[in-house]
Amino acid sequence: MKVKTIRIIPILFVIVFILGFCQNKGQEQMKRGLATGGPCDSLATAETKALYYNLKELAKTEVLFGHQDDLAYGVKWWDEPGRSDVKETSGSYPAVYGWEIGNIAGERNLDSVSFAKMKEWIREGYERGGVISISWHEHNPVTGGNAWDTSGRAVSHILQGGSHHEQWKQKLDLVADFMLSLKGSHGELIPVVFRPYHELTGSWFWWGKDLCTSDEFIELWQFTKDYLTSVKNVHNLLYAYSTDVFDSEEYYLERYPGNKYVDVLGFDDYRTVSSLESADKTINELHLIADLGERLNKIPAWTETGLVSIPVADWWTGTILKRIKNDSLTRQIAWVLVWRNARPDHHYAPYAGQKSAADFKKFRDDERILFEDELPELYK
Ligand code: BMA
Repeated sequence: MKVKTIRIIPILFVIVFILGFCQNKGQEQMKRGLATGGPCDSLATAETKALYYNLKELAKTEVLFGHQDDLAYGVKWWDEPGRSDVKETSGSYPAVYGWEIGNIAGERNLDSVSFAKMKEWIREGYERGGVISISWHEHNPVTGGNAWDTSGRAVSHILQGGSHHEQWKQKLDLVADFMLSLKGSHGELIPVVFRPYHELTGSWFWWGKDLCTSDEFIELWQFTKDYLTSVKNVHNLLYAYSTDVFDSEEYYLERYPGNKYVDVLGFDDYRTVSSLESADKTINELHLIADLGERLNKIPAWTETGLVSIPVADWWTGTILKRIKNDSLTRQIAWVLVWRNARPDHHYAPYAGQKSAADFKKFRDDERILFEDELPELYK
């Protein structure tokens, strides 16, 4: 008996130590910054604050539907005033408009959308009451290649003291100019959910997991927010942190820049929505994000998803809606956004006559899902 006890004591000691270590690590990740009640930019404009509180409140009962580049083009059309594949199939514009500012130094973004036109479309969507979200597939700042060029350890070179820091600041200056040029009809700045350095847990973009350390990533994020707010006086942004697929809180938070730097807890997941078998993986993500949102006092969101060219006729109700409505936690996300309708072989929302169009209408009619024409006032 005694011999056994003597053997067990060190084993118990090791277990307690490991558990303590894991718990501390989690707490440390969450504590990078104090939890705040409002947006992480304490000087956020009144409309930006209103958007933050309204999205947080609305998420308890509704899920907004979003689409990338919705007003700029669709399958087989480009830049036609008023058009939207989502509107043509559902009867309403989406509630969330995703836009993209990669190639911010140019006249057009990386997908050839004119920045001048984008500003008009952003204003149009905002004036109708929609939410604006902006991602940033910026070119590799060291090699000049595109966002998928992972050579050059770019993050390390754009941090303070790095060889390309000044150049990166110039890019941020352009981002600031763009954000500050977005104005509503009363001259107010249009609030934007800014979603830089997304899918950071993958390694396909130059800011990805294998291309920089956690500390470097966190420093880049913190510098970006501090520079935009304190140096450039940009106060119309909510900051969205978006990982790729994840299966635990620890993995999700590994590069979390802190509560003072994030408003929206997002994730991009295209992978688990392509088969019915992976429902439990999506549901697990939705559970984790809702639970974290509650504890960290942040807005949980499904920042990107989609099934390319939607070959499954009932994908909207059979896959997406079913998972979102699985239980009281899964339905806590503020929005779900599908990617762009670029071509017949690269689109994520239906267009008139597309195989899933009828089911998309059913999805739109669900009481949990909100399109633009059902939105309450979000900016007051
Ligand atoms: C990707 C694809 C690319 C596009 C990029 C940025 O998912 O749609 O064609 O350039 O997003 O919008």
